Amino acid sequence: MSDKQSATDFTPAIAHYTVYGMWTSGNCYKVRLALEQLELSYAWVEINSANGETRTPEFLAKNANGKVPLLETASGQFLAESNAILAYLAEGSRLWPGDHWQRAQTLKWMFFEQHGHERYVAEARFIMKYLPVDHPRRQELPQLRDRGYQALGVMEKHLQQQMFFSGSGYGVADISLFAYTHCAEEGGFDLSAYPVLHDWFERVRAQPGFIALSSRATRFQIRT
Ligand SMILES: N[C@@H](CCC(=O)N[C@@H](CS)C(=O)NCC(=O)O)C(=O)O
Repeated sequence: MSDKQSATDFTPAIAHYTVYGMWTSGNCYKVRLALEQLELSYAWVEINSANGETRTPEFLAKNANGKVPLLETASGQFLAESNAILAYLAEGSRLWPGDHWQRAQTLKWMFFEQHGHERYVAEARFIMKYLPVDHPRRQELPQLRDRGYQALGVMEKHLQQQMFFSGSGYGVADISLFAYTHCAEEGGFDLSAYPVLHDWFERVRAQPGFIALSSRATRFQIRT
């Protein structure tokens, strides 16, 4: 799907959820991947923030923070923040640990993703992928990469001891961290010094229902 396709290109037969999102955004990919792996049907509303679609009164009434992803439930409730959406969708499923301590570990990594990872690794990708080569924000790249490499180092160290980030098995903390780590090279990060991270990428890709960031989701039907 190109970024330019309209908001209602995809219509599932019965949608449990509606996701307002941007197809190439890692934060929105987290939600798509979880929905696919949980086999939940959803309608996808593509939002174009460059056209101001996250700042319209209609959108701000749904999410006052003016950001995607935004999940709408069947009863018309709205939930923002990718990791909160992951936790909501995964509760009671195999992607959310039953054990108290493992749940705390999962949350720890999801907070780390937002506070110590996404703001560097995803921002560098955004600047490299979407802003012109002479954009002043390019000056931020050295610092973003410095902090981003620190985050990647923390992940690599964890994975030398553990297979996943969501307690003892695969779960939403893995989805959260996979979203921007696997495409970090688009932000100029060299991942060749992180062999264990690559092994984890492969373990994530081997999970049932996995879809790639660039792939068309299987739970959609294209409306003609
Ligand atoms: N912490 C939020 C970050 C959301 C966010 O930054 N969304 C971006 C896309 S990745 C967005 O909506 N950008 C458009 C805008 O700010 O208008 C989350 O995890 O959902």
